[in-house]
Amino acid sequence: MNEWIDLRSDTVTRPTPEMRRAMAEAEVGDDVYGEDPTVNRLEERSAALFGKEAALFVPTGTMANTIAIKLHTRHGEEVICDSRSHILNYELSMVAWFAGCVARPVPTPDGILTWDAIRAEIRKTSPHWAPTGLIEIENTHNMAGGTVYPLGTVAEICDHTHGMGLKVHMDGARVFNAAVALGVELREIAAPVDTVSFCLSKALGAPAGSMLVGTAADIAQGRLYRKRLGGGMRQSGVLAAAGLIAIEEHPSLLAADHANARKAAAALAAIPGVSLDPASVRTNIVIFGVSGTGVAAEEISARLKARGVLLNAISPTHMRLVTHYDVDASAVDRAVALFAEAIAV
Ligand code: TLP
Repeated sequence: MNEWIDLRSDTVTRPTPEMRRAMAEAEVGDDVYGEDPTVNRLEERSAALFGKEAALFVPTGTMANTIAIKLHTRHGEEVICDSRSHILNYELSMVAWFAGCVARPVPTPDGILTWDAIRAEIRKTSPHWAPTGLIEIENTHNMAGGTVYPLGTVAEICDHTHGMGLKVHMDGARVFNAAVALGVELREIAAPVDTVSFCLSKALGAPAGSMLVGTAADIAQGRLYRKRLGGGMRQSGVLAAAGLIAIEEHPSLLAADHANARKAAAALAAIPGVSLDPASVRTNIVIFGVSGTGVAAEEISARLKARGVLLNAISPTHMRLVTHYDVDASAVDRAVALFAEAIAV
């Protein structure tokens, strides 16, 4: 397993020895009764970091987003999101399944919604239209290549949205990467939005778990939705212990992931047939086109696997490379060299 260079996602990291030790030694209780001290500490610390009243520990990012969407909407409403958003494309229609809403996708060049783009899609109740219930923004934006919302763009979206009595949820699965890229505190990113979900098990390296932060009232209600979804986890302090290390110590590792992604992007862009603007790479995700190589993305993926590199095709013509703490700069260099070899056969 260790010999693979695994660039499929930052979900593939294994917990560090320090995390495993903390998990083994974690103080635990029954979290459904609110009695797990390690989960409580993780929730308090997360709320403080994001400048929100409360936080909820959930098993996955999908559950955090699902709860947030349910909190802010009523059945039959629309959720405005970018057309490549995770909630629309990779969460098994939970917007419809749990919240009873439909997604209203808005195409953007870079995954970043603006108020102008959103305004055109806002609908009031009418004999024909479902009203808008929520605006959802993804920061960083996964399938647009780890792009980052400028603070001013989020502030403008929230000002107008709140003025209309609507809420904004941020899918911040990788919001720690956004904070590093912008050089700002998490609370600055979170300040204008109503709820933020973030993942402990992506770039931050915990084995499982995500958080939802927001008002005390929203999180109290969210706790009930978590139970409905089967997310009441009892002695989950064994997981929260790793989550605490993820949020306290691993953000300092992200700058290296970003540097490795930029390096990979520069090297890939120099390969004939690859389409990629290296300047667009701000965090740990590189999306690039391969149609100019004459080899289908799935075929490149298979050829790379035979060479010990795991890299996903995300469409017939595009691939995604994600850096994380389990791949160092030399492994990334080797992967790019093997990519050049794989398309040349
Ligand atoms: N993303 C995964 C896959 O599902 C695509 C990945 O490998 O990147 N929001 C965003 C922006 C995400 O990227 C993901 C996971 C989630 C939510 C969902 O998190 P989980 O997998 O914990 O449900």
